Amino acid sequence: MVNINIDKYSIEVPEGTTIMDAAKKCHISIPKLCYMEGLNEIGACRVCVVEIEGRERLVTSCNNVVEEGMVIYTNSPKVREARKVNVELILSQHDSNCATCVRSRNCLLQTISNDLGIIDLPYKKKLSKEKWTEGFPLVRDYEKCIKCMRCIQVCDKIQDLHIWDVAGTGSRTDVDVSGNIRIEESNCSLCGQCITHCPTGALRERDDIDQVMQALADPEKTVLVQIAPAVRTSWGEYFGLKREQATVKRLAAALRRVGFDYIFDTSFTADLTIMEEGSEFIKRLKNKENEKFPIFTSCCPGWIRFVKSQHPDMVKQLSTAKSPQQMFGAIAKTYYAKLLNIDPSKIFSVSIMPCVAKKYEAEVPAVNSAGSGRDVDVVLTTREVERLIRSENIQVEHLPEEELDTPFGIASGAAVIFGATGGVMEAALRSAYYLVTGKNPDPDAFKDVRGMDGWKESVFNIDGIEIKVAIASGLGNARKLIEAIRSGEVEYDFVEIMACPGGCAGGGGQPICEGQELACERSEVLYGLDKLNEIRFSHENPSIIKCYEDYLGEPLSEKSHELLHTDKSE
Ligand code: HC0
Ligand code: SF4
Repeated sequence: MVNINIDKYSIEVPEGTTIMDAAKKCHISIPKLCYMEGLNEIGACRVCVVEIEGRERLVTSCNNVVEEGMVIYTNSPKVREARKVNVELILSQHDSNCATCVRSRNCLLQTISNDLGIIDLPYKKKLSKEKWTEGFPLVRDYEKCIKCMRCIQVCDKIQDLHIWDVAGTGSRTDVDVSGNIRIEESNCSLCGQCITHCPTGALRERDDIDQVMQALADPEKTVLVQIAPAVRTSWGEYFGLKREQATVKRLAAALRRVGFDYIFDTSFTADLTIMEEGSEFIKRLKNKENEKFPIFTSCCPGWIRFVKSQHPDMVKQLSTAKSPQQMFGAIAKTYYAKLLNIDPSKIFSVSIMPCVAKKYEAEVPAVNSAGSGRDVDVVLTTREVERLIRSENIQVEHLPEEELDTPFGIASGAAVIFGATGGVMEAALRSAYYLVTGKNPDPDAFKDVRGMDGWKESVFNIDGIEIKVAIASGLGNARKLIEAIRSGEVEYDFVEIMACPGGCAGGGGQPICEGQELACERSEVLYGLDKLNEIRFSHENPSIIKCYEDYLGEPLSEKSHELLHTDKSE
């Protein structure tokens, strides 16, 4: 143990403790900008500097450890002055048009500048490159990048994709796409984890709100919206609502006031995905000698982009089932247009997703099959929806809860857990059991697949058939899992992969809460909703049963194939 003194508190801490962690133990919070625990402890921003008695130079507290007898000042006049100058220098390279920045009010640089009382920019701004404003779903603004390296570290250490790198040297140092190529040409999965870990507005999603507003203002259009499972866990975070207040029904009320005609649930088509994907899996399992295993889930477009670029020979092992988002789009512009008796071209279909890659998915020609333009016209992230609701001056805390519309506002608990890592697998196993045995299992029989571990595996026995499953979230874990399959180290029948750590609950389009990884907490909301739902099985959703009776026939029917399946190699 080491005895030290911080801001007049004497404390004993284990050897090797950083000054920042030691301060935390005394409830002293040292400001920091580039720091991310365990990932980025490089002292690049020099905002976390502290003074040590007897030493001339200030030291960064995130990557210097305590020494016996050290007397530390975290906020002395010398520290405050240095911190201020360091932030002013960062601002000298930064586009400080906060009023028009997407991260205004949720920008760490803005908060720190305000907290330090910086009200003027004494150093001249030297801006280098053009803004990145092409139509790609991931947008980078070079003028807002502060070279903290967080995006590089998340992409390298968590996602193992290495899209970002340091370019140039000295004062020309920049963060850019590795290999000096455009982002569109890179193997970016569009998981959006670089966005959720950027402390400023240098990285963000393409903003598609205007297209939605135009459709809402068009009297010719019937505008419907689907809400993804994981959005109900997080949409209230920016509004300061408690999780129990920020329900999907309160979000439905807000969206109705924005002007949407019909409010539906992506979880409805998550049930449909289970019917199709579960039936496909059982069919392939029965034909095991002619099929290549494992079968992989196919609903995460970040994972699809990853597998296509990193392991193209495995694309054939993906389930042919489209994602719930795209199934919804296809059903909306066919079956629902029929129910409403309107021309499908008059339907404008919007989805709200915790995801950036879903914007890309909606544009892929192979998953657009309803025949009237795009099946999903616009994808908004959870963050865009927050901005949309704010722009309409809706006070969400005063709204009542309102029901979603029928028939696609009805979903099982199995569908809602899609938003958590392991949820798709658990939902599929619940219905696979029924398909094989004709009986329902205990709805919680497969709960072994829950939890935040990046790579989980289980074996289940369904009526004498042994099914080996695995689940990975985060692309670094996905890479490890695939390499183990290739080397023969492991063998599975069915594998679920989600690109974002923790699954969609931790998605790249979710609210950004500095320094907090909320996937686990958000997933608990989904498991709570599943438990409360009277319908725990996809095959018992009455709207699904009716949709098959009235329109699709049965799972894997010709109509289902036409609308709900696709060859992922396209
Ligand atoms: Fe997900 Fe989905 S669970 S990928 O994370 O399957 O985005 O929430 O909407 O499509 O349902 C995202 C979340 C979805 C889809 C569903 C799946
Ligand atoms: Fe999108 Fe979910 Fe996949 Fe992340 S895990 S890329 S949020 S679908």
